[in-house]
Parts: sequence; structure tokens; C-alpha cells
Amino acid sequence: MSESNGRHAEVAGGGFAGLTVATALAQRGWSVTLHEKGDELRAFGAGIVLWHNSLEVLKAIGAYEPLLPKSMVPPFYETRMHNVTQSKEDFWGLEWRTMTRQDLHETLVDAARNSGVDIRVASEVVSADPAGSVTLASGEVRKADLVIGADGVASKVRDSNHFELERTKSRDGITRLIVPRRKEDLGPGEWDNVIDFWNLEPRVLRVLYVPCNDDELYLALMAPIEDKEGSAVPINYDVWVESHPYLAPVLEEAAKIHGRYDGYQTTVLKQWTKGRIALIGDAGHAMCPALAQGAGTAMSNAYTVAVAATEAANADLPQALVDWEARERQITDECQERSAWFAETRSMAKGNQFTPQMLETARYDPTTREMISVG
Ligand code: FAD
Ligand code: 5PR
Repeated sequence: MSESNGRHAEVAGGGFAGLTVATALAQRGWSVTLHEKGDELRAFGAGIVLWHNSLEVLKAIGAYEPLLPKSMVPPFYETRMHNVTQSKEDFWGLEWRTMTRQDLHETLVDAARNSGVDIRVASEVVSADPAGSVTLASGEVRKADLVIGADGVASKVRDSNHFELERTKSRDGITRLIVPRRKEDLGPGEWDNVIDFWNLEPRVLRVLYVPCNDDELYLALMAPIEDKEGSAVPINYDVWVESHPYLAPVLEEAAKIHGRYDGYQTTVLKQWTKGRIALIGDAGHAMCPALAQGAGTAMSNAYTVAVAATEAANADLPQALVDWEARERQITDECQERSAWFAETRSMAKGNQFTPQMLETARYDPTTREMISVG
């Protein structure tokens, strides 16, 4: 634990954004209380892909090494259209890793606890004051020098302050599940690759196959919202196996789990900060998943806001947050636009879509503000 700097932060939300910012602040001498409204600390959803940007953040907060044995680096991101390989991308060696969300979340909880963050579960933040306080569902008001809204897409820190926002919903959505890998039961194929199986005809049904470790496979099954059968949970095995027969063993596992179908959406705010409040993660910039950067940008902005707040004198903190947003925002805005464009056009199906430009967010190192070049 580091020496106290005499300042206090209140963080709403125990997801990837909240845990990262709380840890980075505590490691810089802040006393930090994190409120999670759920009764326990756990990750929702299934698997996740992290890239150079968020992996550098994990290194900086000491959460990278513990994650190594629980995660993997697939040899290629392979894209198939109607089961014909279109591309096999390795991002020119740019670092990326796959893992389950549960494993990432547990690692971040450990990092937060080891850094001295006071984590409170069953503690809901109902509103926040830009002058520096949060109000809990219990009625308790807690003062802070810095208030972080990391309370997800339905953020109360955000909505209690009437931040201006624009929300766009896409026509597709996805059911995400973790299933046993059953590699030996699948036919010939490079089953350690991430494989993005697109079927556009006779109907749009896509399976994103993401191995997370030796035992666990993340399956994301995408179908248009209007396709009642394709978007049903638990999944309609007959529909999915008809379009992807070569995945029968793992689809059989997927059909045993209830899962949840989520529509894609993008939220763009006019501003991310107000007084002593900063919004990060889905509270501030929820995005479509195509570039796999929702959590990546959340962790990146979590880290940089912690640094910016620490470097500012306490009286100057509101202005320091404005400057932080001005510095960091473009990279997130562009990622939101690109991810929404992929959702709109479904052009990931063509393969070779991870160009150096599309990888810009991934190439950014928030800990040094350097952009590494590839390609
Ligand atoms: P959340 O994960 O939503 O966490 C918010 C937390 O706050 C929750 O624990 C919640 O219970 C708590 N909370 C909510 N309200 C309150 C309150 N009022 N008071 C206290 N606590 C509260 N990103 C990637 O980087 N890579 C991927 O591969 C990837 N795949 C994705 C696939 C899909 C289909 C989707 C929809 C998203 C994907 N993402 C991915 C995005 C990623 O999941 C999110 O961007 C990320 O989880 C956001 O983290 P967060 O901490 O901001 O929010
Ligand atoms: N990449 C990842 C992912 O989980 C999804 C997408 C892309 C890692 C969906 O869940 O394009 O939908 C996508």
C-alpha cells in the first residue's frame, strides 16, 4: 500500500472500469471506497479479448502476471464466410489475449483489495453531486474529492446529473456463453484460433469462437434482433447447427445454458465530466463490440483519469478532468464510430478488417501515451 495523499475518491460500480480506476487511485495514495450494487462481486457475460492498450494498464497496476496462466494468445484471428477461410490475422505481433470475464474480474478484485480499496457490495449509488459527494440507496451521503461514475450503461451517477447523450441501437445483437472446449470432438481445424464464422445467406447467423484457456471456450452467437429464432435464449440448437454443422459439439453445450441476448448499442455523451465527477466505461462511452474495445477503452480511461486526478492540485481537479477528457477522448470516440460502422455494415465478414487504422485503439499505450505502429 502506498503513502496517503490525504485525498478521497468514491467510485460507483465494481466492473472492469471501476475496479481499475479504484486500484490505480489507491496505488497513488488515495483512500478509495468502491460501491457495487450487486450482492456479490462478479462479472456478467462470458469471454473477452484484450489488446495492447488494456494489457499495458494491467501491467501498470500489477494485474497482468496473475492473469497469464488463466488466459491465452490464440495463434490467429481467422475469419470464415460460409465456412471458407477469408483471412488469418495476427495483427503483426501486436499483443492481444483472450480470457473469461470471470477470470479478468477476479484478478482485478484481487488487485483492488491488495491496493487497499474499500469495496462495499450491496451498496448502490443513487446520485452524485459535482461539488464532490455521492448519495447511496441507504440515504447515506459520502463526500469525496473525486467521484467516478463507472456504473455501466444505465449509470445513475450520469443520469442524476442529466449529462447530455445520444443513444443509437443497432439491428444485431448477441448471445454470449462459456462452454467446454471439446476440441477432440470438433473436426479438422485450427481450434486454438479465434474463428469468426459468418453466415449471411440464407440468413444472418454468426458464431464468434474464442478459446479462453485449455478448458473454456467463449461462444458469441450473433443474429438480428428481428430474427426471433436466432435471438432466442436458450439458443435454438436446430437453427444454429443447421447453419454451423461443424460446431455441433460446442453448440450442443451452448444449448444447455440459458444465457442472455443483448442488442448492440452506442452511447455518446457531450461531456464526460462535471465538476468533480468523471464518467468512464459504459457509463460514458458504451459501444458496439466489433473491435472488442468496450472494456479496453474503459480500462484505458480508468487508468488515465487516475493519473490526471493525482497530478492535479485538489482545487484544480475539475479543470484537470476537463483537460483529461480533451486529451483522451478522441481515441475512444473513433473506436465507437468504427465499432458502430462494423455493426452497421457487417463488413467484418470479409476478413482482413483489422487494419493498422482499425487497430488504433489497440495500439495506444495509455500508460505512456505512445502509439505503437504495426503493418
Ligand atoms: P459494467 O461491466 O457494466 O460494470 C458496471 C458495474 O456497476 C456492475 O458491476 C454493476 O452491477 C454496477 N452498478 C451499476 N449501477 C450501479 C450503481 N448505481 N451503484 C453501484 N454499482 C452499480 N469489451 C472488450 O474490451 N472486449 C470484448 O471482447 C468485449 N466483448 C463484448 C461483447 C458484447 C456483446 C458486449 C455487449 C460488450 C463487449 N465488450 C467487450 C464491452 C464490455 O463488456 C464493456 O464495455 C465493459 O464491461 C464495461 O465495463 P464497465 O465497468 O464500464 O461496466
Ligand atoms: N469481438 C468480440 C466479441 O465478443 C464480439 C464481437 C467482436 C471479442 C461480440 O460479443 O463483433 O460482435 C462482435
